Amino acid sequence: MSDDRVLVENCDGYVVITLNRPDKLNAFTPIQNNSLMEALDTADANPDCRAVVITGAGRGFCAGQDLGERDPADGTPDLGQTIETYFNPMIRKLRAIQLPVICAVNGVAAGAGANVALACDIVLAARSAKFIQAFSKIGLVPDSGGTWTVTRLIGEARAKAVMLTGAPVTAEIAEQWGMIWKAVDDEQLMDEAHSLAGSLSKGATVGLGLTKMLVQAAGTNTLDKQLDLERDTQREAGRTPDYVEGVSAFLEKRPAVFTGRR
Ligand code: LHQ
Repeated sequence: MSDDRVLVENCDGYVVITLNRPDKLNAFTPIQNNSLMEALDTADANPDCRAVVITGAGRGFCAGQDLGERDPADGTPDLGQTIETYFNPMIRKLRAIQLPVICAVNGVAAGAGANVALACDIVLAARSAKFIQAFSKIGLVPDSGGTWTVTRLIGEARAKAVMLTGAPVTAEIAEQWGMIWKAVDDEQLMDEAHSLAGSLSKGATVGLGLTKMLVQAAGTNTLDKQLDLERDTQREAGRTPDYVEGVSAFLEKRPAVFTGRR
């Protein structure tokens, strides 16, 4: 990665992508948006990469769009263009990538920063972290999929309250509400993230990717459509070498060694 605003660490079977503008709480600039996309594309294209962790450097995860990037006195901003160019492709990528994406929310996640985190597949958050739908405080609407994701995760009553008030949601409340997977002690966060990524990266990657797609499709499919999709994806999973290995290992009473290959 050429740009030091996003760091990429290659670990054994997975990558850790770190947003790295800690003095601005890792607020997104176009360069940082592009670098994050590039890092996700590279991970996706690498057959040896079987899980992704996203986190932030310093005391924050991400404070959303960098508000210093534009002149508020400019009377004709096209924020829709910014969203179309940077944020929507990123959310689509996080949902489409056929690898488990873990977000390790190390501190405050505000605005688009909160919704990028919540678009990831498994969200761990440090106990000191907070999720803030900060948009209402600056006259904007929630973006980066927040109205879709957060409403599905915590329901309309809570979603409307956090979005209209901009009230911070602590990691522990987020866990209680089912908005994230787990709140963990601050000093344990990265150990947990590495341990989870390490274990997922040794899983049956094709099956895990298909499972991610199935769960996502369930949000909008009818039961009938979902049953058909499960049939089709099970057919696909059943043709992977990892299925052969998984069943053989079970019968031979030994741990499975998955390759993640098709
Ligand atoms: C920041 C930011 C920031 C620049 C902290 N920008 N510097 C999409 C497309 C198009 C357009 C618009 O928007 C979007 C999506 C969005 O994300 S809109 C929402 C944008 N984000 C926000 O409104 C959050 C703004 N930040 C805050 O409310 C606070 O900073 C939070 C609650 C995140 C953290 O508060 P504190 O812990 O008290 O930290 P702080 O406010 O002192 O911030 C530390 C530094 O980070 C400070 O810089 P400085 O040079 O004074 O030390 C802040 O200016 C800077 N910073 N957020 N978004």
